[in-house]
Amino acid sequence: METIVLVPLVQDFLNNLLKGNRTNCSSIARQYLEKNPSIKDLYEEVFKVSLYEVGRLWETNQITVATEHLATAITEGILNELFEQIITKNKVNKKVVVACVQNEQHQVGIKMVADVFEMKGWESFFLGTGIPTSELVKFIHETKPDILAISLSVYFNFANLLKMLEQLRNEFPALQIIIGGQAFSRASEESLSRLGNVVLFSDLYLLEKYIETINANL
Ligand code: B12
Repeated sequence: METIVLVPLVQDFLNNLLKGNRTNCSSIARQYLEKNPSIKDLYEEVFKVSLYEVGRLWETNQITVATEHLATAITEGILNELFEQIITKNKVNKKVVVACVQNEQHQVGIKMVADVFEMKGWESFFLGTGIPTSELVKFIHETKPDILAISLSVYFNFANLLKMLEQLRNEFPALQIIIGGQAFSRASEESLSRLGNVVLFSDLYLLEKYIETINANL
């Protein structure tokens, strides 16, 4: 079986996630921020790496579904705890609506995306999973965002994404749509070309650069 070597702090965080020890996980996250006060790095280097490893352990039957749910719930809880540290007073008067593709149940990555926008002074509306496209359309009419950010984790939802994009383009031809999520690492060039005019991101670092470019031109 494949062995993954993680840096000690990440291994410690992961072990505590698997044990369901939220208090320790929370204090490890804070210790990390004392050494490196970058929430984005914490998300990418600690939370994402740990959850990907949780996924691998789950896929190879080394942990149960219950343990995987516990690990995800603890991580989401810590994202919420850190929210106060994320919000900035330097607002840029821009709005982003952040949602998942219909039928997609993975919401941790897209929650991080909402947080990066908040850190950059944007107002974010995080809708999470389970939002029917018709309701999303209504919400966009109400909020009039500058950007819509969509996440797709499981490749079998790709057809739903295409359908969703078609509906959204009919309603909002000028709306800037950005997308991301691990489903795209499995997508062929041909599938990607069917997405049309969207901007695709693999991680929070590239997203941050993109937002900074927009902010610099305001
Ligand atoms: C937790 C989890 C679940 C939970 C989710 C709960 C929740 N509240 O989110 C539950 C139990 C619901 C779940 C269900 C399933 N899951 Co699951 N799950 C996971 C797990 C362990 C962690 C997901 C996670 O949070 N990752 C951490 C985040 C931070 O990473 P991320 O999503 O990639 O996001 C990053 C980037 O992609 C990017 N990003 C993401 N979206 C966007 C959007 C934009 C706009 C931008 C800019 C960037 C961006 O930003 C983030 C930071 O870099 C993963 C393992 C893994 N490798 O991730 C499997 C995994 C995603 N699941 C998988 C599968 C197969 C399933 C199920 C089909 C299982 C089943 N048989 O029922 C169902 C699918 C249900 C559905 N319809 O969606 C597979 C997906 C394979 C694939 N790509 O097709 C994975 C990879 C596990 C595996 N190794 O097989 N799962």
